[in-house]
Amino acid sequence: MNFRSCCYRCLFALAALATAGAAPRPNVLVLFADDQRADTIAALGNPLIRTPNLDRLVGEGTAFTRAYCMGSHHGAVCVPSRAMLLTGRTLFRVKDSLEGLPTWPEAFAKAGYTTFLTGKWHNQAASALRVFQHGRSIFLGGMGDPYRLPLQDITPDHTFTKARPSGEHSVRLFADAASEFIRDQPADRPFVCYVAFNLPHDPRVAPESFHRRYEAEKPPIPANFLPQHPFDNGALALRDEQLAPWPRTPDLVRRHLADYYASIEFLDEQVGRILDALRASGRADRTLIVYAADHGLAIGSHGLFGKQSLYDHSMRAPLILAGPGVPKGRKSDAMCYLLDIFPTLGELAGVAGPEGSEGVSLVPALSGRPVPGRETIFTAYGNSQRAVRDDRWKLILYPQINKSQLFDLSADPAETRDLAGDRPGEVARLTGLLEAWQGKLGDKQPLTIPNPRPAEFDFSKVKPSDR
Ligand SMILES: [Ca+2]
Repeated sequence: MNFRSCCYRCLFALAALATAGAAPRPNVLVLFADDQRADTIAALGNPLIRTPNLDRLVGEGTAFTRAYCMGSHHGAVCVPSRAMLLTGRTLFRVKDSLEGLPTWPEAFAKAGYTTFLTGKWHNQAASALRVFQHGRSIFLGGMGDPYRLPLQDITPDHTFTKARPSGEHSVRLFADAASEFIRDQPADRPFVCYVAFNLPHDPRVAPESFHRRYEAEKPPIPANFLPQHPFDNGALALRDEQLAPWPRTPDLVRRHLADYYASIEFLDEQVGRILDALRASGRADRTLIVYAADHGLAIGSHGLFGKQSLYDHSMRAPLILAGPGVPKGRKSDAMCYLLDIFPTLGELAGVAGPEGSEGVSLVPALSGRPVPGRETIFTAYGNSQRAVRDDRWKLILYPQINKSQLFDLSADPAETRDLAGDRPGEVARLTGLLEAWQGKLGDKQPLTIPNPRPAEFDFSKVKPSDR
């Protein structure tokens, strides 16, 4: 934000306080899904899924169609994704815990906001108590039966206490908690309400009626379906890949997709309940709303099931922004990271970021202007995958097997035709871009190694479930 607009905001804030006593700054509602692919919202081009509440939000705001998670150090991609979101830091400058890292919710609290957490917390319990002032129905674990999750509330003296078991689906409880928080907030104080759902993450359990809706007509297999991944990407023996046996079959993938879509439709219903509560509170026109997910998921694409790859299905996520200052009914193809969300909210709300935040504000993109530093997108997974994309091309390198893939995303968005052998010039150019990102981010991973391991993966070595 420039100096003049900052001064203008401050003056406006003071004037508003002095005259009307109304909240001078917009409220912030962050709705954050878990493992939701970018291509699972009806209004954004998927005719097979029903997401009426997200569709309405798309109509009321701007949808970013090229929003990415920057990647992960390990298989639990959720963890660094959330650490990046909350700190605005890039991948190599976050840890699994937020200990010692200043966060955006704390910056909003310093600016006079009341901050509230409900839902999945994946960055260690002590950090949650530091990052948020208030909280209800918080899940501090990884995953489990959503009807029996041990949930915690934050007490007035700022410790955790076990929430009373209710037998309700956890996502419904998160929506209840968020709705009640919004309802109870005084009009003269702005809030940040952060809702981290644990869907559509497996076990992908929604109320039975939602599963029935996709049973008769299961979604088709994706365009990039494969029975197994064609080479060892360094993440094939992980838990997420063992959710289904190899070779993957079309029938099995369609069954998993049906559960996935059912979970998303149920999640959409709960999002609708929160948005209804916001509208009923009379504060909808003064509230910035974000809907996003921590990353995507393969669920049959490229023979994979998890999110431990750099294909678009796994690193791209939905991102919808709505509220004061955000154009309605627009789509933006500006490239960005999820770690840019809070810097954007910070600019729109006039809140300065915490120390160490590296994300950039997407406010220029709202009026179609370029976002500095986002001409290309870099992604990383462990020591086994690195990728970079520009407007048209995407290069993925696999350093442990010295392999590269090149995709023309404009002609082949499903990443099915590897052109690395045909286009050495593009591979060299993109490798240069990738190295520049590595230098900027502090990523020390060599892009080739002297003694690569064999590229073939022995699928008989792992014992997947037969779910
Ligand atoms: Ca996740």
